[in-house]
Amino acid sequence: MNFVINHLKLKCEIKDLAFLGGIPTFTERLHVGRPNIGNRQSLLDRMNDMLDRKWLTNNGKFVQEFEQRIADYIGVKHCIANCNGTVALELAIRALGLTGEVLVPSFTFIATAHALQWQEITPVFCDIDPKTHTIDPYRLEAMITPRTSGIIGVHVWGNPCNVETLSEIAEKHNLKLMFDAAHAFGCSYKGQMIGNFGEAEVFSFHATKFINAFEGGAIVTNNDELAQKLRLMNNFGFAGLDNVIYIGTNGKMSEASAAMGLTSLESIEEFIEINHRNYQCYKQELSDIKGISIFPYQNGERCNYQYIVLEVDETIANVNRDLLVKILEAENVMARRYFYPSCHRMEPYRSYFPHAGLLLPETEKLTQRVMLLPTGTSINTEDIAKVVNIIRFSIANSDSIQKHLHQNKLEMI
Ligand code: T4K
Repeated sequence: MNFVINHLKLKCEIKDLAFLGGIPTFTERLHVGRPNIGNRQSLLDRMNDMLDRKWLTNNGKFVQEFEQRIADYIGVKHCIANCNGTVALELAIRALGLTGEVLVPSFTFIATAHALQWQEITPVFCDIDPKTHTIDPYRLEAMITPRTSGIIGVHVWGNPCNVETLSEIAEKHNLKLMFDAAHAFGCSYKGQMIGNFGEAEVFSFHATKFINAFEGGAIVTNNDELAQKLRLMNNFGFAGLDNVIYIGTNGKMSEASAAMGLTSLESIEEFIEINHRNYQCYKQELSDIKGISIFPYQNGERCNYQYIVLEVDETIANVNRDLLVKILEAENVMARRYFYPSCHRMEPYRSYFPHAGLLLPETEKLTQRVMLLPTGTSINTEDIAKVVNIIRFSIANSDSIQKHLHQNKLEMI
């Protein structure tokens, strides 16, 4: 792909930066996680159908269809749709019988850790591989104790964990292995779709995910027994009318969510294509900027490209990540610092394990450098060029910006 973009000279002097009083580049905010809507008429038709049929939840037609489509898409035997990814994680953890301690990365959304702690299981935070941003299996083995019952790998940004090594370690130590695949729908590992690994994998279909069901999640597994248990647990343990045979909760997806999910799925190839185009465009635009790197997705694997992840090396860029985020925000580019702070620095974990950071040097480093930029169907290549221009201009003029901040006694971020 080659993008010929006219580089508008948007900023000439540092005072043109909105951060220092200039006019913002964008009149409306560009958000990370702006939902893809898909075909509005399809959604409205489904909503009308649902209202006409007066079947709004409890394993309705749309939920069944959604589950089937997800299972077919990734080639997995069972899909259990849920009200959100967090409840899906909680259910999978419980159905697998995890107890005591579970090894997880700290570099993840807080839901991964909370889904364990909520059930009084201790998340033990393991460091990441700085190249892949996923849990480092070579550090993980040393952290296994007699209380360890499982491992939860997180396919951060849709980039698969080192599934093979994690599986070997899990097998060797008789641990349950599952994956938080909240970011990884439509991605593959060694040619096989994510969703087929470990005992179970969990997707999120939250509004901010490239495939969304307003709020939604799903657990996928090839294990018949586990699937049966999960179906019971997802619906109060009901095995039929008036017949509860197991402890359960209400984790069900509603028909309205499934209608959105199905509509979203209809456009999946288009969404991936747009995300890929945006990714390539960012990559090309950023290539001449020193101190900024874009996360390299693996060649030859399927990928949804739903996150544009940058790392800022302050020693080269002479601007740190936080200052860049402030500059971008003032221009109405709402860059995000996922996952900052990482889990071990949030409550209750930072009180429970005040020294956890000592064992997490790569996580600590990455959380200071990482920044996400907007993508998806709400942004075009011209917008991307403008976003990158702000970054390029800020880095090119970093000395003057720092001097200005210093002279005006504005706090350095
Ligand atoms: N595991 C991992 C690895 C996860 O990343 C997540 C969720 C989960 C588990 C749990 O899955 P769920 O239970 O959520 O299904 C957002 C999302 O709420 C969360 O789903 C997601 N990860 C996380 C990475 O991002 P926040 O706290 O950043 O949300 P918020 O409200 O700041 O919104 C993010 C951005 O999206 C904003 O810039 C505005 C924009 N936005 C948001 C919504 C809801 C819109 O433009 N429209 C919208 O409707 O967590």
